[in-house]
Amino acid sequence: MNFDHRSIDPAAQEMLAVAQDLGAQTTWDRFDAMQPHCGFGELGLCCDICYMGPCRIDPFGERAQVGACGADAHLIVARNFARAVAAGAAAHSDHGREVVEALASGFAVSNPDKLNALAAEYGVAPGELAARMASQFGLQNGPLVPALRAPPGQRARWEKLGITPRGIDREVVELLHRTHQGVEADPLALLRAAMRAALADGWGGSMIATDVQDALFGGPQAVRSRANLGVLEEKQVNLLVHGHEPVLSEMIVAASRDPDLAALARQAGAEGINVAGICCTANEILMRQGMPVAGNNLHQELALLTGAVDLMVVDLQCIMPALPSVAACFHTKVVTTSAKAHIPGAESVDLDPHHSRQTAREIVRRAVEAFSRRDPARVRIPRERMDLVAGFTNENLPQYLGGRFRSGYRPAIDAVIAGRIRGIVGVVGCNTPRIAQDSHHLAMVRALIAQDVLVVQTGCSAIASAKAGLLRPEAALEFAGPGLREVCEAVGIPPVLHVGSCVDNSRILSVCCALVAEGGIGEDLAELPIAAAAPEAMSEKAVTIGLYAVASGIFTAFMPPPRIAGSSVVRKYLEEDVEKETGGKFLFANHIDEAVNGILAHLEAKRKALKLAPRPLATYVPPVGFAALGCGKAQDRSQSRPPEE
Ligand code: NFS
Repeated sequence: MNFDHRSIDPAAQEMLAVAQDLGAQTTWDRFDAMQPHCGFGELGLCCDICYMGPCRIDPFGERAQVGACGADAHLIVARNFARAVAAGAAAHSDHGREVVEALASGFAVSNPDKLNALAAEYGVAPGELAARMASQFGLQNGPLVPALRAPPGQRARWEKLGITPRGIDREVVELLHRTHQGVEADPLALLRAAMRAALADGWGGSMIATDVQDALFGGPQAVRSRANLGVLEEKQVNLLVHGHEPVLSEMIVAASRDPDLAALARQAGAEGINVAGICCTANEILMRQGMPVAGNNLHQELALLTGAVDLMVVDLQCIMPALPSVAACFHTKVVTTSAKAHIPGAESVDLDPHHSRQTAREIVRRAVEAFSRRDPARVRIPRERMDLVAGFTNENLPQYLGGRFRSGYRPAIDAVIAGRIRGIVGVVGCNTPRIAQDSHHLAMVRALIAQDVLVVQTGCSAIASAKAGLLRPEAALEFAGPGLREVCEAVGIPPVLHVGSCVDNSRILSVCCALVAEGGIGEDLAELPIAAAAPEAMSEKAVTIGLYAVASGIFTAFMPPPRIAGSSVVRKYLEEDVEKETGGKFLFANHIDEAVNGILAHLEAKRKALKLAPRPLATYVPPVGFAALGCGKAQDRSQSRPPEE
């Protein structure tokens, strides 16, 4: 079978063939078994929030136009969308809460400067910071402290609209309350409430998570590493960390370097202990420790199919419940560690932040034990592994962008004004079996850098670029337009900057704030020549991120579209009318070219409004080879049934 329609990554294709040989089921098989998707559900027109239903609205206008309570298509779509936003905000923000609790529990702080700076910002002594941060979650009134970082113009828009974010718990609870049967019946009021909850994530829960993690584990610096399944080592114990919170994974990295555990591994016949990551945990330990990345979201099962993973330890979010059944084809152990996320078929270890080092050592020991049961004859590790540079943040970018002599954002702003950089775009988000893995990320990132757009990335999108070599400084020579190439060459950075995990999208907001503060390319986030994109979105967190970007004044291309097509009112508000209120808006594109062209046109419009030099589009020639797959052969499965195989 040809797997081009499932993934454009050759390593993924190799493992999909292994899955087929073994008869092992992957997410793509389960996705195909779901076809055809429920048409009402796809349009957002199915309502199951009360027990008079489930109700569904006939999109052709022939049968029911309202649910049993009288809710019409627009209200049903808005309620479903708002509930997704509440769940996404809750997930990110609960992650933030857990790292605040780790700080409160006395976890060692490796970056006291960051801790002191945060304490000063929150107006408390360093010892009181954790309690003050924890209070942000339940803050009943008044703005969140980190939301005060937003430029005055943006905050004024929020005030006028009544969406200045309060405590995170309050916003999520209020949004869920208003979506309950028989409460908020105005779809637009619901969408504004959803923006408020999303802002409490972006400028609250996520921002707090990033801040505390940088205080606890250190602020990242530029670091070299490698990505893709080829980072697995045939002769070493392979321990994969997967999920989101770095509290345990940082400890596992440290434990894997303990001499007694290394000796244990040697006794078991291994040459060492190799810790690598999947999803955002990968990004966390990459950014701070330079640990290798085994893959993004759709690699989680494929990594197990190599037969070379001895143990996969997971915490929460984006973890497929199917992992133990894939692991059961081999000797691989799956271990869960969160009291909030148990998986039948996996072993469970309680993570107590007071004893996380001992827990980490126990997990490494179990990985070594599992290694001794590995069958070398069944190991098949794809060769693909790619060099990368990661570790950029809003705090260290002035130094990297400005070079040794002009540290600050001024050189980057000058490059934007002169047109060497057309604009700055954050490309973020997941993988989904609806779209050939990585095809949209790579097509978009390559097209943008070829047009002199500086790209910043997080999450699984950053990992897609890493695997394809776009995070190497050399990528500027190979793929970037002449202006961006000149900038990258002058200071030695890649044209695509990896700024972390998905909660670290807060770093992108902070970069935008710094650009406004520096002056010269807009006095509000909405005036900057910037945009955001989630080209292979899958999770509710991605919907929330997209919405807080829009609420923060940022043009955001989002694919596949969330389930809003059933309401012309919701779609028009999110794609058009919201711009008058927040300065940002969505583009729900059906084709990747539409998303890229929409972003480029938006950047050009912003440049024109700022009276910056116009930048005619260069002719974009997609590169050949593996690279060409990213722009050519890959299919968009979001709108159609998969081809018969
Ligand atoms: Ni983000 Fe990170 Fe990946 Fe999507 Fe999941 S790992 S928090 S949600 S799938 S980018």
